[in-house]
Amino acid sequence: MKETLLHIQSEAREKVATVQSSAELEVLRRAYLGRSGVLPQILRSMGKLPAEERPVIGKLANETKELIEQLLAQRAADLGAREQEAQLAAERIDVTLPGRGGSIGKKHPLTLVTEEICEIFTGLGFEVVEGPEVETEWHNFIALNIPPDHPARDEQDTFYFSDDLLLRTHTSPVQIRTMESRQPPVRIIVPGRVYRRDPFDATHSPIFHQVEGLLVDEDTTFADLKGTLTAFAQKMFGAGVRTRFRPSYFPFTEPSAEVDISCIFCNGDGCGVCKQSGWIEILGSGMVHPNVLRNVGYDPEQVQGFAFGMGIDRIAILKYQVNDIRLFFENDLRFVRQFE
Ligand code: 2U9
Repeated sequence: MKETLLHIQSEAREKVATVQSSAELEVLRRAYLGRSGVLPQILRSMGKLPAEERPVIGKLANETKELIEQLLAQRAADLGAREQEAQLAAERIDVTLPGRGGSIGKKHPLTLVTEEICEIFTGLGFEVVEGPEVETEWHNFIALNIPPDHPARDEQDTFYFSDDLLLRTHTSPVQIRTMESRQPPVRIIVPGRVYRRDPFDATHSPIFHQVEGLLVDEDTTFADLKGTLTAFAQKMFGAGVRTRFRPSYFPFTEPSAEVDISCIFCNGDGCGVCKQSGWIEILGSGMVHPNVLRNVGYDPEQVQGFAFGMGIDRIAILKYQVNDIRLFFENDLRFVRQFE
């Protein structure tokens, strides 16, 4: 028995010393000291020894147990320190490495132009108002003096959900809704997405964007329209820009005018962009038709209004020299990132 215990001691020394991880060490601890381990078994069998041998062997057995506990504790401390070091080395972070960098988003060119236009009109006393894209016949057509058989219905070929529900073909229904819910004076600017059954090619899109404006007040004249839109054109395109008002026709305005600016590329001398004319068309406008005022419960003898509309996509194409409207809808980052 004595030899067995001494052998256990030397074997334990050797095994503990060669163990390479805390997990392996735990396996050893169980083999020696666990409930059915070598030493508890020996201690339990002490009763079978002759009485005179018991004190000596018992002492040696206890010393062996203590020795193994000591060896395990020492090795556990060594391995723990080593493992922590290894973990620290593995998780080491090089704080001097360059960062990955966050990419900062940019605003879409159509957003930039819309914001710029709205900001100019806000500065002139207008309020920005938005409204639904799904509209009724009344708000999109009838109230705007466009009856069911009106030729303008063909020009603005419309997406219908039902006889009465459609995708708005302009943002004008928002002006109708605003006038229906307020009394004059009204000074509003209405940006938004509009829909027409158009082809999708370099110069057309079934979805495009407008900003429309409306002012209704007492004693409003065509001179107010001209002054307001000229001030806008000069803030938008440069102080030296000139405006030209050409007679036109819209069902919702009378008289109506198309507004040109002197070409911002050649200062009116004539170039490729203005097709040698010196002028570029930027918006449509007019005095609000008396029928439209009556349709919302206003008295055209008491108040008059002017209104205007412009296509944002067209202005963005002009401003940023874009040659294909479809680029605005593809959201190719190489395109969108170019605008500031
Ligand atoms: C109300 C009364 C009148 C809005 C107007 C235009 C002229 C116009 C076009 C510009 C290019 C549409 O995007 S486009 O195709 N618009 O020429 N829009 S007057 O007149 C209104 C609006 C609302 C109640």
